[in-house]
Amino acid sequence: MFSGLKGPGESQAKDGSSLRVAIVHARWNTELIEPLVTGAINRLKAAGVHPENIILQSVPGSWELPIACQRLYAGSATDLPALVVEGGNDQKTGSKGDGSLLAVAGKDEGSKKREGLFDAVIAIGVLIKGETVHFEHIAEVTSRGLMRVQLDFGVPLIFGLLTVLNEEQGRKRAGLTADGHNHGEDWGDAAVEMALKKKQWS
Ligand code: DLZ
Repeated sequence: MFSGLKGPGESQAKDGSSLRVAIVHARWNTELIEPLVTGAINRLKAAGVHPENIILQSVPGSWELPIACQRLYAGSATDLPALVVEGGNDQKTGSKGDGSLLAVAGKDEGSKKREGLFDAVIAIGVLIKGETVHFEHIAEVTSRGLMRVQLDFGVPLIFGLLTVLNEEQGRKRAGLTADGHNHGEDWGDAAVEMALKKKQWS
């Protein structure tokens, strides 16, 4: 039943075909953000979440993640960009390959009217420690803010905030090194599992 010292064990993300999931990501440290977002999207799609039900939003930095997630649950925006669908079933992640990850946000293509709440939101950011205590401040309040939004709205908010001491640690956790693992994949699985469990528990 349980396996591995670290990690969530075998995925319990079974059938996500009924789910609507938002991914909100910071644009700081985009080189690391991009594979993390892509990893999450890949796992959502593997669980059957329809691309048009994967909504992408970006914010400048991790500090902005809590307000963005809160507005997604509580706001009244009706025209949020979904995953871009290009060339039939060849679903793209929205990456333009030029560092402007999810440049899709704010464009019309793939937009879909929002209907009700999301079943889960994944908040993704990468904080890399610098020379000052700035990192500690942002990490602390962003984490608290995300938990607060999750409990206030009673909807799973997956914690995709990496707080790393250096870029190399980030690269490992974004699956960019030989011994690394893409944590975004775990976040995608967690979103599906928790969204389904939340429906059961409601
Ligand atoms: C300012 C800042 C710094 C120094 N470092 C990061 C970082 O490593 N990761 C991140 O996501 N954001 C960083 N930011 C930006 C803040 O999160 C925020 O966007 C700005 O302070 C504007 O509110």
